[in-house]
Amino acid sequence: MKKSALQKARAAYQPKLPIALTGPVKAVAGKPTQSVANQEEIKALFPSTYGLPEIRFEKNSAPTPGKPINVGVILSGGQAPGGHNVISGLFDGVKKIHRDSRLFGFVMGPGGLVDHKYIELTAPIIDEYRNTGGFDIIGSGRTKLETKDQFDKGLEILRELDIKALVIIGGDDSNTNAAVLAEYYKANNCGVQVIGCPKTIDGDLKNELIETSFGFDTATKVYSEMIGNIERDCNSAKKYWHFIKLMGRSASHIALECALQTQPNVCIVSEEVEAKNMTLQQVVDGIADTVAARAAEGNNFGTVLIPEGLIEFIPAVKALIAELNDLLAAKGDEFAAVEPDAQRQWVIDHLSAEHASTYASLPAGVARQLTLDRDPHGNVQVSLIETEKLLSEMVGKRLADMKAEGKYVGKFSAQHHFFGYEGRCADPSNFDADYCYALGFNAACLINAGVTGYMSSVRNLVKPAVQWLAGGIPITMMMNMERRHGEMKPVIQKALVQLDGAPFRKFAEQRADWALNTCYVYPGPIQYFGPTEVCDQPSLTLQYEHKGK
Ligand code: FBP
Repeated sequence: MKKSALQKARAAYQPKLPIALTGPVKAVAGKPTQSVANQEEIKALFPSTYGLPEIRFEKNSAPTPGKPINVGVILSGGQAPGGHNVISGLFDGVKKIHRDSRLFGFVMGPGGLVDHKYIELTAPIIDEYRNTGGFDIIGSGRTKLETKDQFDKGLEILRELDIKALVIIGGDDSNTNAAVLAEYYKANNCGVQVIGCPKTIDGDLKNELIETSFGFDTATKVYSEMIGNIERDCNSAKKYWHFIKLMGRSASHIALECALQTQPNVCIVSEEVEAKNMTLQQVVDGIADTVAARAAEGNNFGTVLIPEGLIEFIPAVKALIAELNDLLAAKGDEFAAVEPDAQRQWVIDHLSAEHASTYASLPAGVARQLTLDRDPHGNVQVSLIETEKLLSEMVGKRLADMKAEGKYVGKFSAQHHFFGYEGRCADPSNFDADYCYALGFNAACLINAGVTGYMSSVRNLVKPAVQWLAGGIPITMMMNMERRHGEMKPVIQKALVQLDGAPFRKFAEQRADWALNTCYVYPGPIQYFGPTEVCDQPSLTLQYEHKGK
């Protein structure tokens, strides 16, 4: 395969490890844990894996002889920069346990385990993928592992390959699956450990012990580079308003981080919209007011960042989606049998009066998207809703009204962008390259410690990598009960943007200035070689979150 000059140079990069993992390692167990909410229900659902202690790794004085072990690995869900380094760290970690250990990759996500599709990941394969972006080493998929049949089919291949531990690299939903699988295999004495690794560009899989999910750092740096480029273009031509939708599913962490890096004129934060109980029209009015204020100064240009999950956070739409989820879970077949042209009316007829009127008020494309297939985890596929176009159209209409009322003099011309896929497979930043390698290596240490139902945890991330702390946390600790597909299910609690958290407060302090004045910052592309302040800085979100600690 032909390689670029950067690929060749980057292949030689040796990711850094926390000091505790560099020699012989010993596991120290902390206090027993509890789930974040619904303790009794979660305990009843996870009798064998609930309440386990946190694990911390420390340097050991002498190596303990290890036995060869066969390990399986799965990449689950959306791509995130650094997945290949998790796998290479895991590979090096299992080889450190014993050089005859073997690593098998199940292909195209959790479905590979059920369908018995796998490859052995040998040293030459791993070496091809070190420090590269993408998940193409084994591919990824969104199959949800939830039925006994799937678990048993998986067990067949694990037994055939003599695999004693499975590592699932995924987001909140995939790690929920990891916990369910760990419980099943432990309760049935199957002799298979299950370990999770926190992946998602969305940045919403985090808590005190998982400071960030991998991929967020690189993806937001890629988007911020592009937003900076657009800001410079817009400040040069001074004739467009750019509406930029950013991935991130429900949470607005990506939009907020990019705003902190690039200082756009407007950034909508869905969590704030919900907290203030705002309507879509109020969000639109806010943007239109900024456009008008800038126009009054002769500035008919600007940038607006929009989190892709915005629609779901408008309280009226959120309540509508909840009722739609239940309706489609109960009567999905009936709905599917209705002629496409009549489906809108069918939905209106089957919703309560309050939600029927919200549904009827939505533009046809958005309304339709809310009724289309959920992903296998029950999520509305928000990346398919063109919120950036919806908002700019509504802002255009509002400005026309304001013009008629004499409240706006200016020109409004919009450009639209959606950044998501562009950042998910970028070569990992130095931060993600190190963090991912450490997560994978640490997962091997958790396997060696004999635990199951744990997530690999590497912390203290604003410090240099050697000072990072390594260990594991029971996945049940992160769980609560939520309604999915019309039923209450145990799931990992999503971490949304905290409005009293330092990153949002930092943004809120400055946004009035950014709105009116042109304060753009141009971060430029990710740098892999050069001074540490250019190459090794973690995200601003992480930096602000840790400043006060
Ligand atoms: P994960 O939660 O699986 O990491 O996926 C994140 C994400 O990139 C979201 O930001 C986005 O909404 C979604 O995946 C898009 O999914 P798909 O790749 O299936 O189009």
